[in-house]
Amino acid sequence: MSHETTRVAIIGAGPAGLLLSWALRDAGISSIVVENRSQEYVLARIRAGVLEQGSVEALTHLGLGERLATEGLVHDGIYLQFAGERHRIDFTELIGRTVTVYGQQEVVKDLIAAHTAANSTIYYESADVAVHDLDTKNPRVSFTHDGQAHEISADFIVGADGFHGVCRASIPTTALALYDRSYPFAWLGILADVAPSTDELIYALHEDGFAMHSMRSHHISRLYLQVDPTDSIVNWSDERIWNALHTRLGVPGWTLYEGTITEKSITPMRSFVASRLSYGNLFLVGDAGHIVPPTGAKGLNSAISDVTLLAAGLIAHYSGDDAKLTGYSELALARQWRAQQFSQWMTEVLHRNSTDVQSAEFEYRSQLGRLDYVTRSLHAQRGLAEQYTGLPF
Ligand code: RFL
Ligand code: PHB
Repeated sequence: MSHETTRVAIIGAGPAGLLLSWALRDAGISSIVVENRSQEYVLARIRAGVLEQGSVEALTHLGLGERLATEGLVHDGIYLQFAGERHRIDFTELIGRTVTVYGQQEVVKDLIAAHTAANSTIYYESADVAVHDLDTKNPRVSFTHDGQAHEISADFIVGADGFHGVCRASIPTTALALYDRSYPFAWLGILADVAPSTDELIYALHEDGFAMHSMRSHHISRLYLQVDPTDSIVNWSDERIWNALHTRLGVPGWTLYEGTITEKSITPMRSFVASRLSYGNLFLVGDAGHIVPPTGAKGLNSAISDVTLLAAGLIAHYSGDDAKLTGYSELALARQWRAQQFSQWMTEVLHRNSTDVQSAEFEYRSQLGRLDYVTRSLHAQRGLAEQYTGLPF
């Protein structure tokens, strides 16, 4: 059995775990990261694409902004499309803020490069990861790595292990409530080798369902279609995907350019919040504590915001002040519920809910009314802009 001691043991090498470990390192606080997948798998996982201004600032502040500054695409707004018309919401003009399109994969790549250069301890491909003695002063993590049993003793354990991780599941059920809802639709997402057909993201409500045009670079497009959650990707040939995208995103005088599809998958949509993000000396960050449907682009940004708050709490703790660490769960959850309601609003206003035909017709027309109101009211647009680019509080 190999035994190690560190200040903070972090479970999960997704963006939340890697960023927390980096922020602690920057402050001279030791940590060890334990991940059950391989580094190649973690690097290849395609997910979020939009960074709020505050997320860009947080990454830049920690010395992770170099490639982000040169390769990130700064967007001043988005397009909302409904009833066959495209409307622009200009964040910069409305509230003086922007978002940056930079794939989560790129954020993870930058973090892994930084950790590799700093010789950080990250155990990839760890099996049987378990956390122990969370409500004592000496919590522990056990796992198997390269066939050898490992144990880490730490002051704190941080669950950055995503929605399906072990940390949240280790909190006694009597001490934890879970608030969640699922949606009767999913997203089919593709990556395509083609220059984006738009300068900014298009979110479209069409009679056939939601569609979105996003991007990863000047040469790679990322597009999404609302599909049934029980649908299978084998039912979606490339031709069927492009046809649906043309139908749902098309407006007169605009061309959607097709390219080779290099990745396609279906993701279910879920809203979920745990009632607490701390238990004894365990803290939860990112998807381990909460999930949003991707429509508001809040998942990765919430993870970065959690990490910023928790890192500040841990740093203050080691300087003798526990107030921030004690207040972490409450503060992060309050912020999370603001992100939840926005993600729920964006999701509900842009997707067709066709489970009950009669109310679906009413709902669709009501959705058009809500979107029409947004495009006519500067107050509503400012609200959307403020929430999409990241609440400054
Ligand atoms: P992650 O990325 O899931 O990382 C958790 C890590 O923990 C590991 N793990 C374990 N390790 C050890 N032991 C165990 N037992 C473990 N169990 C799990 C996993 O292998 C993994 O490496 O969580 P994290 O770090 O909290 O990051 C959260 C984000 O990944 C997520 O919120 C976003 O991707 C959500 N999201 C979006 N967020 C945005 O802010 N903007 C967007 O534009 C956006 N678009 C999206 C999205 C998510 C999507 N999908 C696929 C769910 C678009 C999509 C399609
Ligand atoms: C993406 O580019 O993957 C993306 C962008 C905006 C969203 C969700 C996903 O709301």
